[in-house]
Amino acid sequence: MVKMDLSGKVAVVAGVANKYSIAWAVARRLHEAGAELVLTYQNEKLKRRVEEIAGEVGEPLLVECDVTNEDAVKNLFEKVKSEKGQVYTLIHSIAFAPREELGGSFLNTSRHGFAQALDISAYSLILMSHHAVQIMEEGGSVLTMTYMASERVVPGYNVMGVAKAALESIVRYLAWELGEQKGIRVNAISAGPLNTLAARGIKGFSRILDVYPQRAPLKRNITHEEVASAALFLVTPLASGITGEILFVDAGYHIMGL
Ligand code: 0WD
Repeated sequence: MVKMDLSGKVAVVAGVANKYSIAWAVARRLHEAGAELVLTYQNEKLKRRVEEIAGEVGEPLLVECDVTNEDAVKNLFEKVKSEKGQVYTLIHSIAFAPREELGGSFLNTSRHGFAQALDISAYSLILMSHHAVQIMEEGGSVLTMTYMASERVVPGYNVMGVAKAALESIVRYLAWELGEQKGIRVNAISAGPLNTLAARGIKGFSRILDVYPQRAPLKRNITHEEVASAALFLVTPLASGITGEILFVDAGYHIMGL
């Protein structure tokens, strides 16, 4: 029987900012399933926060990696190769847009804000995958986090909706190329709203949290753990036939018309 057992498998999890990060919930679930973790953090400022909680998931390798720095990404996977050999899964849980772009008029989106949001939230998946797959073992997969504002208008989400649309397209192109070349699967989870650092930067986020329990079929918001469980499923052989997929973990919200 195919099991959700990741014993001896190396998982690189990018995007832990604090204990509320989706990446942290995923890291804990992968650890429970036996995975050996590599956690990346954006900068020195976040290092201490990640170090404080890292003990809860064994003895993960901690590596600084700002995805706007190409050398940092290359060095990350060189380090993973020298210390761990191979990688089984890459979890990409990173997004950023300047605060002034996340609210107000979409017409005021700046060229700089657009470039930064697309670079950090979408291009970084290509860059990280480029290096990861060179040391990815058979059965490996890549997983990223997206949001429904990629295809519907969520006021305030603005340029980040455009970045998520790009990210989802990247998932499909990577799935096509890596599936054909190396049998690697690439998927995304489209999560419902969760109270995290990144989410709090979006103007009107508390309204989004209020709307889901009213409209979603399950009449509630989702939990970090539900996203983590879906992530575990997607990276194990239980999901061996699934690639290029955007899996909604949103209490069913996205199916509703009214
Ligand atoms: O409701 C939510 N929270 C949802 C989040 C619903 C659906 C999707 N998502 C997505 C986000 O868009 C993101 O892609 O999940 C992913 C993880 O976001 P999160 O867990 O909600 O937020 P957070 O804990 O803030 O993690 C995102 C982190 C950054 O945090 P801050 O808030 O410090 O910018 O992405 C990292 C950083 O740690 N990050 C970077 N990492 C490396 N290099 C960079 C960078 N340049 N910029 C941001």
